[in-house]
Amino acid sequence: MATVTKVYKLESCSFYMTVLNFGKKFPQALSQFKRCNVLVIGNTGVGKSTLISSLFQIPISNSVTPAISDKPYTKPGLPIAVYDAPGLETGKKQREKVKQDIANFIKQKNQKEPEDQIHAVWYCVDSHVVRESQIEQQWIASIAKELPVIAVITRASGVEKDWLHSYLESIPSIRNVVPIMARRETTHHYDINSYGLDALLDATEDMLEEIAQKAILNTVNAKANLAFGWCRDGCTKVLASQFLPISILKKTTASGLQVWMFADISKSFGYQFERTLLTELCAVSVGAVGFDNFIEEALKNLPGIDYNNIQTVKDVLFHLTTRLEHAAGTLPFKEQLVEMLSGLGDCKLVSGLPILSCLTAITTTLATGFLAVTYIETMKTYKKAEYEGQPTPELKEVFVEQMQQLMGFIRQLQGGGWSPSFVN
Ligand SMILES: Nc1nc2c(ncn2[C@@H]2O[C@H](COP(=O)(O)OP(=O)(O)OP(=O)(O)O)[C@@H](O)[C@H]2O)c(=O)[nH]1
Ligand SMILES: [Mg+2]
Repeated sequence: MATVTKVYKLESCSFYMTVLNFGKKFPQALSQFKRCNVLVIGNTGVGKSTLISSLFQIPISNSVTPAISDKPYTKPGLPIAVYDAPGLETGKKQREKVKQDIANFIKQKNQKEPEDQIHAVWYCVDSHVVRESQIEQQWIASIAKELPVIAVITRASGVEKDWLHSYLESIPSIRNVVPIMARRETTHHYDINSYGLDALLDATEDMLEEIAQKAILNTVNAKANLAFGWCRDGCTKVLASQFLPISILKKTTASGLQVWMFADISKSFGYQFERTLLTELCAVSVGAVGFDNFIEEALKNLPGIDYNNIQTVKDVLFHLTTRLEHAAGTLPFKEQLVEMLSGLGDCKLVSGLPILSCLTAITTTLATGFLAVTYIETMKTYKKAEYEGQPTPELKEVFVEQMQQLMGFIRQLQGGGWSPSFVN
């Protein structure tokens, strides 16, 4: 396309420098997530594709963009990549569909590795927009919860009304406002060369450190969520195993399942799990008496539970989950744990049984769940350090630290006063 080549001739020298230097201000951040992926959104016809075409000096069809690009636009050697998106049209149905597609796209991408996520959004608004209500404040606010949003005023000739810039700046979810002219524009009133792309890159570059942090957290959390699925699965199986008829089978099956679960959790984070580690981790955590006993004591000491009267598993677990839900302090996966425990309480196998008749089964299951959560937290810390290029911490040390926090939390569930004598 001849016009596109022309655009480049019109761009200032400083723009080339900005493109070539992108990321150099924050080399460490960039090494953590390799390149910055931007998604360009806005109403139809505002100039999203034209912006990308000028930025990368590539021809892009002038017609309506039909779908979010599969692959981002890139240029060899440049640590920035841009995804083009279809614009919002006037029809309500199409608008909603595009918004939904974009939300799904971001969600799906942001569970991937840091370099494959969407890191920032350029929200394009045509400088000729006439009403504030045409600016999608709510939509932008919902996107800004996940990603930094820069507003780009397109085809900004400078002769238009100046309310737009300050209005966009006043929107809290918009981090920066950059006017641009992506391609030279000549009308009866003006003849404006392209400008502003360097400022847009600068504004994006300024967020790189924050972007890197966020991308790493996203990935680590996505892996942790996946791992929690294994924990849920493991606990249900462990509970079922406790009703096997032969007592020796209960123990071996439960420990086999635990190893399996830990191995799956490790795999979710891309690590291999060594069988011996589990025993070691359990041993270092609570000393000689063991984590199972700690949990059993905690269960027995829940305020409001009267072990002299018949209390069913369902009642006790219900009580535990309510306390867990309302407990102060932080417990990783609190909501998910609450849901999981109430699921276990509803499990037909045990729900109506008196708790005392299957206290061991329940404590083994709970201990499995809490151990898994601790291990997931350990893996998160470990993985985060790895992504950040920090020296990876000693696995056991992190585990013990996490375990201590967890035990503090569980102790708190029993109300004040009680403290099990066997915990160091
Ligand atoms: N001269 C000039 N024309 C522009 C500029 N930005 C957009 N246009 C023109 O506006 C029209 C629409 O631009 P596009 O880039 O296709 O708009 P879009 O936002 O990608 O539109 P959709 O794909 O439908 O969402 C095209 O004819 C462009 O040539 C600009 O900075 N300068
Ligand atoms: Mg387009």
